[in-house]
Amino acid sequence: MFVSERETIEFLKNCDNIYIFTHQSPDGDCIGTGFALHDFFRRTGRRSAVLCSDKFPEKFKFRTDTENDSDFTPEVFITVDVADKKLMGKYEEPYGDKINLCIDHHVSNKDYAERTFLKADDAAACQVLYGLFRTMGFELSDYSAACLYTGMATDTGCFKYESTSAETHEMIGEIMRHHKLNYAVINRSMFDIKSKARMILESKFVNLMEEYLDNKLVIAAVTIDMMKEIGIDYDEFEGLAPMTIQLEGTEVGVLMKEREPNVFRCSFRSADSVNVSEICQTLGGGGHAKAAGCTVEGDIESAKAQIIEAVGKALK
Ligand SMILES: [Mn+2]
Repeated sequence: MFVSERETIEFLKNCDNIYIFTHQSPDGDCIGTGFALHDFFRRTGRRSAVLCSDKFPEKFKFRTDTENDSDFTPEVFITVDVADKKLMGKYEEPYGDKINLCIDHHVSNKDYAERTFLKADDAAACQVLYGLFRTMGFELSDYSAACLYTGMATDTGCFKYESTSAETHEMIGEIMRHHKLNYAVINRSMFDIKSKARMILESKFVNLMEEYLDNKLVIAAVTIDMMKEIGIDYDEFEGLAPMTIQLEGTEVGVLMKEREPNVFRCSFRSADSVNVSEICQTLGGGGHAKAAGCTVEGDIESAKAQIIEAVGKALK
């Protein structure tokens, strides 16, 4: 059930022994929200832990490398930035039906939790959480300020996507005014620094991009075998999806990663006017108008064919 800010704050103030779940393939936003919330609970005398179905990528270590012990009996379950309980991965089965509160900003949120606090106009779940803290009058630590900054920066592509609002900038301004924040260091590590393997991957990634539908659709599909051949892990593809719409003339870009044999996790990006959330919903997924995802089953050719068909319909 969708709940008000007041009810959400009431709940956050009174719960204890909390498991906080992020979505699988964790990004800066779910990590930032999860650990800022964890910090809030710790600093208000409660016990919590952040859990994720996948391991946290190395580049977020400066957020995740904190006391995060889940060795207690949980009583309360919260998801952050998780639009659908399916995205909890291995935690869906034991906890998916027990979520007491979901804090999210995805318009496609499935309302699977007992309470859902959704702000679909917010650029990031971190922005939603910052708004809650601000209403509560909770004073952020420099650590959680950095967590929230990281999520807002990464979900907006460093404040360049359309989801970035005046309010996003105002909140960032407040955070910068009141906290010691190495934002240049954060942004360099989030957006600029790459391993040599990553640079090689990006150059190979360009060769994986194929054009369809009069060059309006670009697909980059990677199978498990190809990942082995290139020598790159599944979770190292994070952040590559936007490259699919860099090609001139492209309207929709799709990164397809084979998660397990014949199961492709697909990340969609829209260059401008096509709503990829609607396309992904026709394929059982969802997300935002300009960035969405779904899972498609089949061998690489039939998985691609399903995507080409769905995008073709949307472009008509
Ligand atoms: Mn997000």
